Amino acid sequence: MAKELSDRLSLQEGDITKLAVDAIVNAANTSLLGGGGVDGAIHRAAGRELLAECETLGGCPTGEAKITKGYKLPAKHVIHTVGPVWNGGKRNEEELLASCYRNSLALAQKHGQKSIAFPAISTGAYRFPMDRAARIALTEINAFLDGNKEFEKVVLVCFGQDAYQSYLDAWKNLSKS
Ligand code: AR6
Repeated sequence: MAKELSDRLSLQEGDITKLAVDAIVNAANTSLLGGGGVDGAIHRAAGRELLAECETLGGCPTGEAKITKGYKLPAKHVIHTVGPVWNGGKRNEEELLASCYRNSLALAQKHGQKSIAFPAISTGAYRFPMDRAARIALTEINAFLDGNKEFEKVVLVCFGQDAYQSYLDAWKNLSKS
């Protein structure tokens, strides 16, 4: 299922590793050496060379982002970002998640990329509530697209119907405000 939210932002249900965009974003951990969830899926699909490049990066702090090639993926690059672990919301989790989106988009821009796909960072193993995460993602992406008119496409990839519905609800609420 896919839906256009605006001329340059769309929602798509499915597996992010299948998308032929300039960059897909990985919801990694601070080691950048792989893991479960979308991280595991990206490393499996990209092959061992991705891990070899990640080993040269020296990890990544929470809220920041680093870029590698895409290797066997249809995407040209992977932008690895580290979302916050949800701990009830009093440890700066919302700002750290917003930073993940901002820094990933800035990195894509810096490398001349025009299209990017995001998973719902932190909403799996890191337990960030999906409705809050959706609002933060949409707010940051909207602000970026407003300021970067030449950027062509952002895709929010939803793994399952819950994420899809959360993005739709958050989009409706943001459009009202
Ligand atoms: N395509 C798109 N989205 C996916 C895919 C996929 N193939 N697989 C899972 N998701 P998670 P986190 C969704 O747990 O919460 C890893 O072990 C999933 O349904 O992958 O940021 C890392 O190494 C959820 O909505 O990432 C870290 O240790 C979203 O992706 C830790 O998990 C994020 O879930 C990071 O946790």
